[in-house]
Amino acid sequence: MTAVTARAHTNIALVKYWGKADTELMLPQTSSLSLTLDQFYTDTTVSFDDSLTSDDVVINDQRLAPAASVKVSHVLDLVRQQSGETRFAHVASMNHVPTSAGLASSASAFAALAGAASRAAGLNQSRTELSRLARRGSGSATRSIFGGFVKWQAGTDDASSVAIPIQEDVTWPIAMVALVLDPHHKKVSSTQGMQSSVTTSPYYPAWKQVVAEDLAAITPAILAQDFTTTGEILEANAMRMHALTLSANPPYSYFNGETLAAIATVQALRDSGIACYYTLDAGPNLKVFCQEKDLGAVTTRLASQFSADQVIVAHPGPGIAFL
Ligand code: 2P0
Repeated sequence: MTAVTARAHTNIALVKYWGKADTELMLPQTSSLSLTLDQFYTDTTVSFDDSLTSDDVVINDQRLAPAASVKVSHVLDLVRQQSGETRFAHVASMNHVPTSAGLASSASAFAALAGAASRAAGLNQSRTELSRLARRGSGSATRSIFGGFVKWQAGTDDASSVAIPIQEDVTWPIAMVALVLDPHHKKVSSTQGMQSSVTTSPYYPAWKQVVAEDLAAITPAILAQDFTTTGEILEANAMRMHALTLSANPPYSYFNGETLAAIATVQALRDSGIACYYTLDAGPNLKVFCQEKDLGAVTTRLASQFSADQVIVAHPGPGIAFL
């Protein structure tokens, strides 16, 4: 019984994934692009054991009921199919996300699971193959296999829907500051929210066009370390994703009462000459993109308007590692 431990970091999308084209294969409607972050990661250990009669999944020291571990077992089933492994597995996973950070861990969790399970089953898969496997657990996990700036190429089938590193070793002095406004789980899951946007928002066709244009423009901006262009694109892209929630039927929103106040704070910082831009995922919390030279000014302003323990500074992070 070989135990393998993998560590994967979470990522923040700069051009968002918001819609599935195939819910079984987890093929997205569009490509997306993210930055892997150093502060938030998951360590997952997998070992196959012939004494087990079902998969045994423990997350943050809590054993999951079988109904709650369906997505984990789904990824393990794929590994068993690919490797010929027939045993069930022990999975022990720890999310290293600051307490109550309210940041999604599914990206780091399914990337770490894919890596650990694949190696524990004796597969010697490339990172491209691991990104394909991670995708079957959670869409955003596809990108967390690689470090730095990463594109998830939508593809048209299982083989072609994989992550591609744009720039793994980031020398650009930038930071992503998380502002935590609500640490609780979201009411509308990403999966439900996406499905509702795809099927009911009249703006969905326009979103696909927006993503194509944003990806074409942001990639050279990142490579040229063009902060203003990168920031303008990521902020507009996030708001256009959130427009898909407001324009769904029934409409919904991930914003809370403080989200608009936090957006106004970022705009005020910008008006005062501190260049920074915000993005939001499927929740009310902001992530503020800024340059290292302005990090002190940004964190001081956010901490004074909100509180210091709501502000977490992250930088570009690495791809999957085996411990
Ligand atoms: C993203 N999000 O690109 C987008 C932007 C949230 C907003 O991917 O249903 O956990 O498991 O594929 O990846 C969060 O949703 O969703 C997400 P599933 P996932 O990062």
